[in-house]
Amino acid sequence: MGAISRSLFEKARQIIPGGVNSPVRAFKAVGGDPPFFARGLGALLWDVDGNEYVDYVCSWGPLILGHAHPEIVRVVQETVKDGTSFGAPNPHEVELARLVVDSVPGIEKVRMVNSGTEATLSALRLARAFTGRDLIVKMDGCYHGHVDALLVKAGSGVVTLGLPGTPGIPARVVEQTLVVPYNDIDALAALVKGRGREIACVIVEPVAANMGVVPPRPGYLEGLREITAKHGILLIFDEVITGFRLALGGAQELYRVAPDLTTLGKILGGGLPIGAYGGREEIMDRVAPEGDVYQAGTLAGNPLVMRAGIAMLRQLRAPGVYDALEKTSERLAAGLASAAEGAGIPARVERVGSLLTLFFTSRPPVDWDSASLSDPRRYAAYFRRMLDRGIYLPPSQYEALFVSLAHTVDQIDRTVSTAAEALKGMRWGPEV
Ligand code: KE4
Repeated sequence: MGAISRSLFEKARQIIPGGVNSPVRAFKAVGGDPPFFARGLGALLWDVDGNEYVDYVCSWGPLILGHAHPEIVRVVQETVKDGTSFGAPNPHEVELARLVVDSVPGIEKVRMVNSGTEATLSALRLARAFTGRDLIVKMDGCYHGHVDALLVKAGSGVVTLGLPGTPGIPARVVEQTLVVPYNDIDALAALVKGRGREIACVIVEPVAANMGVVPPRPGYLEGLREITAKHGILLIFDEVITGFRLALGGAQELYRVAPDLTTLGKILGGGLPIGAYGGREEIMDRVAPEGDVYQAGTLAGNPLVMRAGIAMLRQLRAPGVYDALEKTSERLAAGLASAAEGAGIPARVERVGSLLTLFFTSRPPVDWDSASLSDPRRYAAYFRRMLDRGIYLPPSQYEALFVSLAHTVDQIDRTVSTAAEALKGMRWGPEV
């Protein structure tokens, strides 16, 4: 940790809660203080003390092209000269909406907002209005932004009433949120058998990426689709992370399962703040002013982020993009797995496309209970040893590692050799 970062962090903590504008950035899960970053280019980041890192956070997913992609920079510079926001219709929001509708199988109409959280909270309200039902179902270990109704922790037992996941959320707000384990279709079936008629929606990350990356079991997503359709429950895929990352059409394209509503964010904004929710026309037409479900936003659809998003999606429509991401991501995953094996440390790599996690457990993570058996202390030690060697990983065992199109084979190979070195020094006792 360099001297300038250290002094900035001291100043920041006096005037910003925890010194950061989003909790995970404070390194609480991995220890030590965070570097302050000055510049990014491609797959690289430089901190204010001049240290260089290969970046696998990529701003938590948006930067699938890498930092400061020339086309994004060009478009933003060009647009800002004509003004950043009008609070009124502009042609770019029509063009980006068209690109979204043409790319994402389950979306016939889409509304832009300013964050993933806004997207999921809007989708929940719409689902409740459309179905006339109040109950929401989410999966334990999935994260959908800091929406009151979704910041719940599961109680003990397979199906539990949501418990407030943080102070400030009244119990009555989360009493209408039911929590079932991810990847457990029987638990959902049992819940729906009893209370199906009260449930407005099931919201799920089609590939869980907020407990580390946990892929859906074969048939799981199809099972969710079948059960919800049968009981008039809306299925919401939260594709804030997976959207435009796993395929141009996200997880719903990759797994060929179309939800009723989809939430988006991150990549869609080309690195600028964005969220979106969309779905079948008959549902989306309930949104004001077409319909009676209110939702609004001062900067929603502003030309600056719209044009950045258009530039982003145009880049991602180029042939071979996802094959290239698959190749470098598989190379990294295989390399990390062999590095852990070579060091004699129990670990497994879970990967879907350019999302992956090295779990410090030998048991395959299939849900929160199994993923949380991973050893966060080992992850913290690994994280710090990699950071000291110029590799910037997600500062938590329960986050995803993001590979971008800017990561070169050399950078991937350097990451693997660094991991082998870092892990070798970490011989520890028996698996926890
Ligand atoms: P935002 O409100 O942060 O734009 O999006 C919320 C959100 C919604 N849905 C999913 C599946 C998400 O992963 C997120 C936010 N992701 C976290 C990282 N796991 C953002 C990083 C942070 O909170 O600082």
